[in-house]
Amino acid sequence: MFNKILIANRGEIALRIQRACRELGIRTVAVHSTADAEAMHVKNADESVCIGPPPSKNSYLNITSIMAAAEITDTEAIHPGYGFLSENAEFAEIVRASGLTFIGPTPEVIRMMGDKVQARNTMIQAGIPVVPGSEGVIEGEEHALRVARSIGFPVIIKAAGGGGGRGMKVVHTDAALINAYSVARNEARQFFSNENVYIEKFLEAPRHIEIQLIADQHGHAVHLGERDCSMQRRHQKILEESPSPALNPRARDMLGTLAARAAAAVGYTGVGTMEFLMERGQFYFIEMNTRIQVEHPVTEMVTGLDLVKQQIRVAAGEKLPFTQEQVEFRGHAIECRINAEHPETFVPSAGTIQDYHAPGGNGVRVDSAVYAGYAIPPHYDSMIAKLIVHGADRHEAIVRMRRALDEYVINGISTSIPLHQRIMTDSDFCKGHYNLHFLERYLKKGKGGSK
Ligand code: MV4
Repeated sequence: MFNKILIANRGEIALRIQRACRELGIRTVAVHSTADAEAMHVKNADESVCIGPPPSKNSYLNITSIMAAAEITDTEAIHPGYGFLSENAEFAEIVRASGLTFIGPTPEVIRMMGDKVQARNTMIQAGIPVVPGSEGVIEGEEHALRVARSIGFPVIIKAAGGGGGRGMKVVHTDAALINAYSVARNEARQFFSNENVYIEKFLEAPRHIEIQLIADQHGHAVHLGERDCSMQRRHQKILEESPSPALNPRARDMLGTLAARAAAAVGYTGVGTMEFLMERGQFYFIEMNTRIQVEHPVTEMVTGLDLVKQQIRVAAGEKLPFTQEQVEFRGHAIECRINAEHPETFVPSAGTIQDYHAPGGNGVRVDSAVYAGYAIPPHYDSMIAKLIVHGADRHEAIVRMRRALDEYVINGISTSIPLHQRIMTDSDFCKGHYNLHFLERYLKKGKGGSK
């Protein structure tokens, strides 16, 4: 096992990783920008190194500074968290070439999954269902038309170098396709330095369901069930839950087993997530995330496992200490992402937190790095806390979430707590009836009605 890990991240996930390290007897190195000198992840670390000015590109994305911090602190491994450099194959390669361990899959696997066309082809090879679409990169207008006519409109054009919703175009007609194809290529070249695009059938009202995986370096891969991430706005997840109200245990077992088999086949190591769209009972792979995700706690709550500790152990070369058959799913978990933003306009609301009181009690977990008196820097993501609850069933989880949201006191800034309170009492949500488009409609209606 490692003696010392550098955490190349900030906020709640840096704290989350420190907690795992402390339980494993590993010393931690925090890195931080000048804007984060007073941040919790710095206070809670064994050592800390300032790596640059506030903008991420000069600090948390500054590979040279981070490697220098690793060097001077005698670090053995680097944990990238989520966001920032977590899915940067070049960074993973530099870490490996420096004789350190990157806590994640190999640079080769990160690179392959980062190319969404390659990821799609790899999954087809592994027997995973994908959305009907082009066999590879679209080679020209003629090709685009041929694919679209054969699968039928509407179709969606996606950038091979994109992902997470960036660089996508939905088209309904031949004429729109020709135009969107050239615009998509130009944008892809600009944003991802890769003009390759591919085409899929556009699914109109799917749910977003993802499978959590963990694999060791000895060929063992297991799945830890699914998370339903359909409650989103503009590709930002608002809340996540497990199990999905739309999945039965048999479907979970089938999809999970298929995903774990595919992960083992591609030599996947570490934690990872396969994202699927679900429509009319069918599942379609869209992307794989090669990092620990924001919403990992809901899986921890229903499986009783510590995903970050297991992630570090497999990175150190240990075998997975459990088999698929030993993984048990208990009860229901929901996570609400608490953002520093206006609950109706979603405009970020930086500022200083005056009073802070986190909820507690049975089945309640808060992952956060803020405190009373903390000034939220304007340079980073607006998520300031994750409130996660566990209950014996979905109803108990919802009631517990309402209770915990009511207990939560955060004064001095606006937060998304009121939005979550509305969702938790919405009759459609309570019945489990929602898909990717729930929030846009809900917010348009001004809601309060349709109870
Ligand atoms: C789609 C889709 C419908 N049909 N692909 C957006 C994020 C990226 N991971 C893929 N995305 C979508 N791909 C087909 N063929 C709808 C979306 C989509 C979406 C997916 C996941 C989570 C939120 C979303 C919000 C809008 C659209």
